[in-house]
Amino acid sequence: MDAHVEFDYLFKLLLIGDSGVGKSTFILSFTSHTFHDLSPTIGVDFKVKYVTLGGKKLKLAIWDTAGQERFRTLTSSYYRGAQGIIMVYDVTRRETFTNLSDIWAKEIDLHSTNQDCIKMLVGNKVDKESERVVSKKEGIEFAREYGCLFTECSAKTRVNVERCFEELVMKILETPSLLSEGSSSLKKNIFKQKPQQSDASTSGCCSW
Ligand SMILES: Nc1nc2c(ncn2[C@@H]2O[C@H](COP(=O)(O)OP(=O)(O)O)[C@@H](O)[C@H]2O)c(=O)[nH]1
Ligand SMILES: [Mg+2]
Repeated sequence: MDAHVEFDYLFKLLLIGDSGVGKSTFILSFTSHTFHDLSPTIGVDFKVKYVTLGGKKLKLAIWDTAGQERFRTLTSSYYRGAQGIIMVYDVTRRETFTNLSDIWAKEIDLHSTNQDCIKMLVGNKVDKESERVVSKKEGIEFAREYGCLFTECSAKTRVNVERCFEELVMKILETPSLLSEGSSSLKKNIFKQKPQQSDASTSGCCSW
């Protein structure tokens, strides 16, 4: 499906969290349905996926860091206009969990431009259950405290990956302020900001 396809809304979703938690893999497992073992320096920048949910045709632009998160230097343009933010940690590395509250949640508060932006906490790599150090209960408590959605998943086995995006998007669709005229201006801005690339759009035309 090409870039001219009709859609009702364009949503900007982005992923944050420490380096190595699986953000890029998570995006690819959602947009291309395969597991990529990525070099840590390679990010996907931005992927597009079309879905139909809640009776609406949606164009999802899913932003990834290009590895700058290692230096904690994501700029505010990365956050600007996002309707959904996915905060990812690795259930086998505790510091990736504590850094979400110590660092990343503060970054969101600082830079996020949509006050009602929906946040989702994601504990990734549950396929490595024997190495788990962060319990599901801790994730639930964090999510309750920060007022965000929560899920645990594996970008490798794809467990819960689609459900995560589906829940996030459904919640955005239920939030009128995220659907208002801002979306049409976003529609222009988002592609102005786009890093130059031709392979950004995943060709898949998928609905759940
Ligand atoms: N076992 C397992 N490995 C994963 C999972 N997700 C990502 N990885 C691996 O973790 C490493 C870092 O992933 P990457 O997507 O580059 O993390 P990013 O720095 O957050 O973008 C890579 O070697 C991935 O193959 C997962 O769910 N399970
Ligand atoms: Mg990455």
